[in-house]
Amino acid sequence: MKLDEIIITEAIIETFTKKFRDYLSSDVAIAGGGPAGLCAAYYLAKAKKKVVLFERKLSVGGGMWGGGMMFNSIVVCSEGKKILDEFGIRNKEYKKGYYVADAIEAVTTLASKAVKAGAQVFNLMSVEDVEMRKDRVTGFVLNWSSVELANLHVDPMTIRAKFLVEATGHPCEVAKIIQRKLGTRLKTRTGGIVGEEPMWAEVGERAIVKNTKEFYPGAYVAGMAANAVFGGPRMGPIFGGMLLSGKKVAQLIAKRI
Ligand code: 48F
Repeated sequence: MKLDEIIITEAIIETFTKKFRDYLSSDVAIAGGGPAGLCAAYYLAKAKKKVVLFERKLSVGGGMWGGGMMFNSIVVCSEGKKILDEFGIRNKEYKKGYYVADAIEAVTTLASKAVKAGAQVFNLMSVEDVEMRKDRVTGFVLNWSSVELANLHVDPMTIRAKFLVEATGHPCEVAKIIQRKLGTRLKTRTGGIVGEEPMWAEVGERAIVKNTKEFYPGAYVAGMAANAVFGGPRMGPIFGGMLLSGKKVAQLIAKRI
């Protein structure tokens, strides 16, 4: 069979442009493709919501690939195990209440199920700002991660959604942008980002689900960013809280659309 490089190029440009154009307006836009963002994308797509996720890096998966200290196994508690089972991610009980799964199977399955359920993922794009209308955030301002990394002066572009999800992990970048630009008006006890506390797995796992909620009109927080924004300990390589948080944010938002 004859192959023409120009047709290959056209195929990529045309399909990508159509895909991006289709998601200029969505029900939900998620910043960050770690376990929390991927899980949220999956449950929102399953609930028939139009959902798009933007990930800065080449690959989604965030901090899940590396398990604990690059030992690529992850641990979840009994509640987290239910979500692993829903996704079909194999896991074994190590000791009562501690379930272990392979980090690579976990990431690849979360990503595959989210995409096949209908979530659209754009990698290599970074959220650098938010769009605002009156007292509500209404969209993400995006740029290519390569532009950001090279520190080039190139203006970004905007997408719009009914709800935004901050799932950027420990740095809670979207919340920081909102705080910096809009002052201390977040729905936290201080009005600003409360901050992440030192390691305490048991308390952190509980807190992350409680802290998964709207932190500014139009913007919800999920995953490790929830404990950073509302205050709560980190929990290290135990990932059930991330999955439960992703599911909870999807349920909260789905009810409002
Ligand atoms: O860090 P990450 O995995 O966050 P998570 O889903 O899970 C946290 C755990 O991995 C781990 C933990 C477990 O106890 O504490 O840390 O809450 O995934 C966040 C993703 O967001 C991307 C980043 O590259 C990563 O893949 N990200 C961060 N900032 C931006 C972003 C941004 N401004 N725009 C787009 N993507």
